Amino acid sequence: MRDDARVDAMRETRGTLQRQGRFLTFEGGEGAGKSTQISRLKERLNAAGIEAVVTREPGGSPTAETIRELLLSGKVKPLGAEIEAVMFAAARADHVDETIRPALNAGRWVLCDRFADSTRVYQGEAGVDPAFLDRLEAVAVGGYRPDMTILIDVSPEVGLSRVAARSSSDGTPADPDRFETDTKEVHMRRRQLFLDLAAAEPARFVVVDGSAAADKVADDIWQAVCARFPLDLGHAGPAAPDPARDRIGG
Ligand code: Z5A
Repeated sequence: MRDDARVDAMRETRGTLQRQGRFLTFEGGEGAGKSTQISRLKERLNAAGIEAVVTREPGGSPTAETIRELLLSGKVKPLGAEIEAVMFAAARADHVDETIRPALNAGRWVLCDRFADSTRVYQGEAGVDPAFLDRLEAVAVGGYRPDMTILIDVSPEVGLSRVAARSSSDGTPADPDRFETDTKEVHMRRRQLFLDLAAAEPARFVVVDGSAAADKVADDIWQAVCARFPLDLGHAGPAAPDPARDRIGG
């Protein structure tokens, strides 16, 4: 079978059938606040009567979590950025099959911490050919492209200082992972690449200033989500109560 025909066949298998839930991805540099905001949004969606599944990349399914350990340990790095891209795509294919597609087809929303845009930025910045990344994405993702991508934009200084503060305050190992050891220039180029992707696809992306206080970022995201999906959330509206904030009396 020709390469093109093989990719088309795999894309067909991964397919777009039955999809009912909404697929939201969160992107940004390290320490941007993606995990924090995913959990805030999940609480607001639940309060609006919408069931949401939280997942992450690399990972999100047992096989993909095994691949995550390899990738973040740095053991794959000596094989080169192309092979890392292949492994991120392999993890993504399993994640789509095992977690994302079943949730969407069951009508749940999926909130995913990083997805294919991270490959474009991280492995793209490392020099992997964009056409090669396109083909990997087609195979791994099929029709399961995000309905909305929330780019939480912070400077590398802010993001990395948060990661360092988290490590020292919660006792997590201070050893940086494979990607946190990159130079400041690399982090800055990645930030710009994320912004470029957002500018190229304004219908999918919303860019949120992640340097603001977490409550303000959560409000901005909620407003953007309500504006993007008025039929799903019209009854809840942007001013829906935030259970997390109510609990702490804020
Ligand atoms: N990677 C890749 O190369 N190619 C790919 O295709 C994919 C990934 C999918 C995965 O790392 C790595 O894999 C990643 C890219 C690469 N590079 N790195 N490093 P990960 O999953 O381990 O880590 P991460 O995705 O970068 O997440 P993170 O560092 O945990 O950051 P975050 O989720 O965006 O932030 P957070 O955990 O919500 O917040 C960080 C801290 O800041 C925490 O203590 C919060 O309480 C605090 N925080 C959050 N928001 C605020 C605000 N607004 N103000 C003040 N403090 C805040």
